[in-house]
Amino acid sequence: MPTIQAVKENYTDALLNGHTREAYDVIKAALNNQYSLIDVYTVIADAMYSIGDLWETNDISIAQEHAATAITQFVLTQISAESIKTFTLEGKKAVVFSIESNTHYLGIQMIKNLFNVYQIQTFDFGPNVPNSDIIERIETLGVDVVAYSVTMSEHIDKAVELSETLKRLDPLTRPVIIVGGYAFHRDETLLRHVFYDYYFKTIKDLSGWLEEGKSFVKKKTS
Ligand code: B12
Repeated sequence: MPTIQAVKENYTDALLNGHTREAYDVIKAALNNQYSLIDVYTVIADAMYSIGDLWETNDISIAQEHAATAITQFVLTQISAESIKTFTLEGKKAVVFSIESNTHYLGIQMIKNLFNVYQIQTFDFGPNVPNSDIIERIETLGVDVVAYSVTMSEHIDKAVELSETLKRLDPLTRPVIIVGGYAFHRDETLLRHVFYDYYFKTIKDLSGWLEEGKSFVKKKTS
C-alpha cells in the first residue's frame, strides 16, 4: 500500500499532467486501501495548495491550474456520489456556501459531503453568493447550521457584512455558525472581525468535532 505521501505525490502529478482518469484512480485506490475520506480530502487539499504555490511562482500556467481545478472538481463529485448512497434524511439541515466575492469552492464541496456523511442535509448556495440572499434562505429553510468559507483576506469585508446580519437573529433559535477557509490559515486574527460559533482550520478538525457528537445541531424539527 502506498504511503499517504506517495498518494499525494501521485495525485499532484496527475493534476500537473492534466490526467483526469489517473487522478481519479489514485483517489479510488487510496479509498480502497482503507485510507479514510478525511485522509483523502487532506491529500487533495494539500495537492491543490501545491498547485497554488506553483502558479504563484509562475512554474505552471493559469491553464494548468484551471485544468487541475477541473479535475479535482470531478474527483470530489465522484466521491460525493459514493457517499450520498448512504444518506438518509434525519431532519438536520445545513446551508453551505463561499462568502460573496469568493469564487473558491472546493473546500465547501468537501464540507458539504462531510455533512452528508454525518446525515446532515445540505443546501448548497455555491460560491460568491450575495449576502442579501442568505438570511431569507436561512429563515425559510429553518436550518440548524450555517457553514461558509473565506479564502482570501480581500473577502473578509463581505464576511463582516454577513456577520452583522447573522448577529441580529434570535440567539435562542438561530443556527450554529461555522466558518473556515484559507484566509484564516494565513491570518487567524481575521476571525476577530467575524461573528461565528466555531472555526475549524481543516476538514479533519471539523470531522473530529462532528465525531464527538452532533448535539450542537439544534433539533428544531424533532
Ligand atoms: C483553485 C484556485 C482558484 C480557482 C477556484 C475555482 C474553484 N472552483 O474553486 C480560481 C481560478 C477561480 C481562482 C481564482 C482566484 N484566485 Co485562487 N486559488 C486556487 C488554489 C490553487 C486552490 C484553492 C483550493 O481549492 N484549495 C483546496 C481547498 C480544499 O482548500 P481550502 O479551501 O483551504 O479548504 C480547506 C480548509 O481551508 C477547510 N475549509 C475551507 N472552507 C471551509 C469552511 C468551513 C465552514 C470549514 C469548517 C472548513 C473549511 O477545509 C478544506 C480542507 O481542509 C489556491 C491555492 C491555495 N493555497 O488554496 C489559490 C489561491 C487561493 N488563489 C489566489 C488568488 C490570488 C486568486 C485570484 C485573485 C487570481 C486572479 N488574479 O484572478 C482569483 C480570486 C477569485 C475570487 N474573487 O475569489 C491566491 C490567494 C492569495 C491570497 N492573497 O490569499 C492563492 C492562495 C494562490 C496563490 N498561492 O497565490 N483560484
